[in-house]
Amino acid sequence: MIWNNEYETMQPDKLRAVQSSRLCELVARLYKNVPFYKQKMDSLGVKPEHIKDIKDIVKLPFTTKDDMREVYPLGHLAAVKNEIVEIHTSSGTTGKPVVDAYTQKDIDIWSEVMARTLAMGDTCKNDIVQNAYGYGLFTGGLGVHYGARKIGANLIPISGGNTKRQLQIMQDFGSTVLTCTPSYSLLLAEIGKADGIEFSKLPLRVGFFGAEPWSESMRKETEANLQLKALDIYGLTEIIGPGVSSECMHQDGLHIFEDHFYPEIIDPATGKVLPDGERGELVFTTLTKEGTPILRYRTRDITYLMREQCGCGRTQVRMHRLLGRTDDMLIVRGVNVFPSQIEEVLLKIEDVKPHYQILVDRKGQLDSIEVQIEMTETLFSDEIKNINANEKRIEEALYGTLNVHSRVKLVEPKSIPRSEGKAKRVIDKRQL
Ligand code: DLL
Repeated sequence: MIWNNEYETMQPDKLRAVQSSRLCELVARLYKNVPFYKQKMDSLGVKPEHIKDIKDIVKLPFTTKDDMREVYPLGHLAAVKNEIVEIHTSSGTTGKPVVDAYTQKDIDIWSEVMARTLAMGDTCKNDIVQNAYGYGLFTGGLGVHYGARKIGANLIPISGGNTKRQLQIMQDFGSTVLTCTPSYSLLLAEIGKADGIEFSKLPLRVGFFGAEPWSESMRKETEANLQLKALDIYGLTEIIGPGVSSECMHQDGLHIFEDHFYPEIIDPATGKVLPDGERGELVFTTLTKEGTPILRYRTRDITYLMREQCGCGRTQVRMHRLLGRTDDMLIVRGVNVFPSQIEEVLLKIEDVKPHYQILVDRKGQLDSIEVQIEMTETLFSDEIKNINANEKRIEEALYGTLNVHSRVKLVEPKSIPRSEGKAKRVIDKRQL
């Protein structure tokens, strides 16, 4: 089901015209109202009158996470303070949090793009949406909330955590739609299975999973465990929260709501814009936001754009599921390694379940990787030599893809911490 036929199936020429006029209006407003953006544009010698078409976007300055931290908390505010009706922030685990301040119009846009997202999985008034993303400053909970309310579905705002209660509510109310992080969906399946729940007998039909990296193999695992169709949803606090892009039932890339969020892919080293199909860093400009709009934000997320028509009929450009981040790439003996590659390899090996952690350390100038994987019953063995043989087998499989050696350590069942929100897959001892 397409929520907004007018925009989601708009012909490219018409969409470019909409984007162009929205960009011109945005740049004029930012130049006038936000000294932070005026200074950035002045330093490049760009004036609002130089921006006449969406193609002129390349003349504008990039915004980085460091910029966002510099203006913390509200140095990037483009609206009058009393027009702000809600704020959200990122978790700030790696420094000062970034702030998104919403006007009522921003909340309306957020509701719209989240309604589009949920409609990608045919969510309608008859659905019961169990929203297990965390409510609070994190954007996941309230983003889904606004979208489900706009659709008029029956919303269960249960938030994250309390797994037994989640499973009880799921059975008692017959939830048809589940929204949570992919790692939490695994925990729900694991505990549910141990409690004897037969997911095939429940009405669960579709899940919207995102906010953290996950692989195609993990999707298959989740779909088999929970007996639903698992869709990938993407977003970030700086842009609006969830509702930036989402997969449809064809599960072939995430449709970007590009009438609101204009995407570019750049070479992270040079800043040069790359053609469609080439992988690089994803950059977004918020074309319609009022509170805290952002120009050419460098997300650090790596993907590529897909412009071929999708079978669902939507015309807006798609992004491939994320391939990694510019800042999670490990350089091991000169070879670039992404944690997402490791997960993809592990989950293709029979008997390996998605409970693993990657430990990164540095000896001298070189990074080393140890992958700790929980043993399943089949891998579990009292014989040390069997464990060693299994570790070797997995090390070889990893080497085949990564082209660099990593150490594998099989650890006891249930010893890797489970996650109710974003999982911590990589422990980087280099920064400790
Ligand atoms: O995670 C917003 C969100 C909430 C998205 C619920 C989807 C569902 P932040 O906490 O600001 O916002 O984190 C944003 O998370 O730059 C990506 O690196 C990562 N991320 C988000 N969605 C995906 C995804 C929310 N589908 C950062 N796949 C982004 C991989 C994702 N990584």
